[in-house]
Amino acid sequence: MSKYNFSLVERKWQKIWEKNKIYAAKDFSKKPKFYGLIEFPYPSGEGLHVGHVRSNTAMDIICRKRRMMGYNVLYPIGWDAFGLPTENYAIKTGIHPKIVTKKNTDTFRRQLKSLGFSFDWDREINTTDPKYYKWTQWIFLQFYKHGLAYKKKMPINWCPSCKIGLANEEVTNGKCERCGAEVVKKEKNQWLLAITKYADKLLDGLKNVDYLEKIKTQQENWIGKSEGALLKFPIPNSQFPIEVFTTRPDTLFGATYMVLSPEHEIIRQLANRISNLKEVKSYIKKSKAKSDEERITEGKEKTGVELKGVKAINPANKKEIPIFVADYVLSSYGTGAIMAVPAHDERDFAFAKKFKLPIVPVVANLSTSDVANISKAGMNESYIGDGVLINSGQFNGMSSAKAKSAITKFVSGKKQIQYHLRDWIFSRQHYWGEPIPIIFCEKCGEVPVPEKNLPVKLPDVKNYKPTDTGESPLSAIIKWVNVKCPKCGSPAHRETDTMPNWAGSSWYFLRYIDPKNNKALADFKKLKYWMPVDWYNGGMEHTTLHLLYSRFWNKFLYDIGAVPVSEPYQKRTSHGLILGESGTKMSKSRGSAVNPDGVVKNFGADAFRLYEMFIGPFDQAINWDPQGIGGCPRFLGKVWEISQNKNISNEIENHNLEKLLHQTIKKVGEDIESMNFNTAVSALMIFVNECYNSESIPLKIWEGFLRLLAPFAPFISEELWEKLGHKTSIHKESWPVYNKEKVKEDRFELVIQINGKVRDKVLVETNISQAEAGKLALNQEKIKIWLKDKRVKKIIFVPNRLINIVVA
Ligand code: ANZ
Ligand code: ZN
Repeated sequence: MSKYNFSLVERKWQKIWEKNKIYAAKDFSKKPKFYGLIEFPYPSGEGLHVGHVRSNTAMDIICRKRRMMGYNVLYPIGWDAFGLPTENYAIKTGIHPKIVTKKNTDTFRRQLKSLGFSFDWDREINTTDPKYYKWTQWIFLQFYKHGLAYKKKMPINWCPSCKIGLANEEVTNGKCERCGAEVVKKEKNQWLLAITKYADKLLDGLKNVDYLEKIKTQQENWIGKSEGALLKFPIPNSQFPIEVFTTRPDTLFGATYMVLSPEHEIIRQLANRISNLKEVKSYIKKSKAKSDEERITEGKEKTGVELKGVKAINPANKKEIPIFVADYVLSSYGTGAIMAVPAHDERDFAFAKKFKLPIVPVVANLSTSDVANISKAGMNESYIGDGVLINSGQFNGMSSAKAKSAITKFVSGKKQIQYHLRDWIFSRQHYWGEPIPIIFCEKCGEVPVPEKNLPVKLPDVKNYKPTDTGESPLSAIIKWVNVKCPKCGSPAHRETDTMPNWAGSSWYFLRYIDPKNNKALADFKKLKYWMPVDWYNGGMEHTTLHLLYSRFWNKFLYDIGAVPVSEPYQKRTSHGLILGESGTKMSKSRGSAVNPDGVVKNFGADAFRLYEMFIGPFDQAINWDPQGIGGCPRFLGKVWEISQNKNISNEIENHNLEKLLHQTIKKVGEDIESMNFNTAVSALMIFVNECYNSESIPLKIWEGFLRLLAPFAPFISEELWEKLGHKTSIHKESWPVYNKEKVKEDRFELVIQINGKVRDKVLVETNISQAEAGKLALNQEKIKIWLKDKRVKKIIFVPNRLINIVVA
């Protein structure tokens, strides 16, 4: 018997599959289509990560199963190759990012191929290819032409170390997500994409897609739709009232002071009336150094300064109330000013306690009964719920729900819907990104690059270091920057900011459908055939970034008629991360990274794939255990040995194996659909052990098993399929179907209880009668001991479950 030589077999089939293009997707096939998608990798210098292997294998298994089920499957791959690590590496080593990218993608491609993923390699794309980013730029121009891309002076999150502006999402705890440096605020003219205009569409669309519940919830919270009102508070002797956004207009009578964000304009307008202006200004200066995160952190000691010399009027009760500036109010939300209702808002409550401001309850909590109590005893905490109005003049006794619109109307306020979602800062001051296709003309101002002149290619230069002024490195390349205005021919210059690396990934799933098209981002008929993506698996960390961005782009493209469906992804699932042995993130620098090449070399791709599926529940983070992998090659060794040594033929019948096969078909099939890959693999293992213990195996049954194994371990199953004499690939075979009759268990574990306590279990025939079960139970040695000297009063029997002996 020959031992299984996985390297030989894996290399052999990799070549054959590639030559025969057995995983090619066919445009417009008559078969039903299935578009399976994984997040295309960023080709880092570190090479493939074992985490990539986990998610790619999972979708590979699904796609292989779909092919066997008769679908025309598209499972594409490409490179999300713009980005900072490559640029930083290039700056450090002096090697051009283009060359770095080429080297890295070559490594990734080789590694992915070695793992036997059934990608359609003819559709490979690369976001840094000018033929690709021509269309990224084209989409930008469409945004621009529809008023959804605009330039604005913005306080941006600035990383002094990366010298780059960051989106809010790229700042974690006030630190740069990439390098960990403290982020500061900086005013800069930035391009923005008006994603907020799509807030409602992005929310509504979630109703019609099959996303994991936690993904939907995260997106909903991120968009953060709030329904409330805009109310005006007059300032005596001033023409400018303070306008606030509130979700609780019903609490207006309890507004005992107001708070402005430090950035609020009114402070400047009132400056000459503020008697403590110096103190106010110094407070504003201090708060500017803080990130939004820091400012709103719960439980944080509240700070603020009263604007002395000015007051506002509460429009409901006409009382004069003080105005504060405090950094717990953000300039970027609502109107940047609030009415403070300490009795019913936690932050206002903490602030009022500290500054000894009046706390007037105006909503009584009905479930804690005593209304009078709160008003006389004072409050220990704010009550944030709904209830019935008190201390509110003619509105007393009204429910807070009703009072919301009644009070809004009473003070001539207006209903307002507010979103937490912000427009997307789309400028980066970097070299290695898509140039933004806009030209600034001395006469015409902003001029979009004519579509026929796309792509605006990145200039080939030696120096791509960021400038110290915060301008993009492109701004130093005078020959590239200076151009003639496409409209009037006057001297003009190019936009030198580039796009963020979220740009290319916002539409890549469309390009796979028609990767070589140079007339459109993709042919509309092909899009119509393939879209939407049927199943998209990716990381939870992308839920409020890439996943939201790409839904936005697709919806916009749908609205301008460039794509046929408004939701790009029908189904979205997510995987758990693979961590290092110690449970922390794998990192090359800390020496905790596992090299996939080594695993393939030592154990083979099939065993690697199986292990990654077996290692634990797919949706949970898991620690890499180098000891654990050994079981998988042993399992495949057994499969090989059975194929070689057992008597496998058509002449044989084996009722037990046949039954187990049908059960395994059912189990594996269902587990793949629910992404319970670990239990699918263990079902395959149980089946193999059963075969190992059988003298001989019916051919049809062994073939059925190999077809089940094929999506998980494509190499060995292909080799054994060929050895059985088949001339065509196992991956073109059909997925086995189970027989309903044959999956029925014919035995089950009968639970035996005495007075309701479990005392024993026995394996019995399905549908055993009460009489038989009773006889059997009373005859068990353990039970006899329990029943000694006792009298059986009653026997309760639950068919196919348990028998309970009641004794006195
Ligand atoms: C008065 C009030 C009374 C409020 C009350 C709440 C409870 P969401 O749900 O997140 O939309 N707010 C408004 N603008 C703000 C800003 N720029 N910075 C900080 N806080 C701001 O929250 C809306 C509520 O947050 C608003 O309703 C306002 O406080 C506060 F019993 O107004 B509320
Ligand atoms: Zn011009």
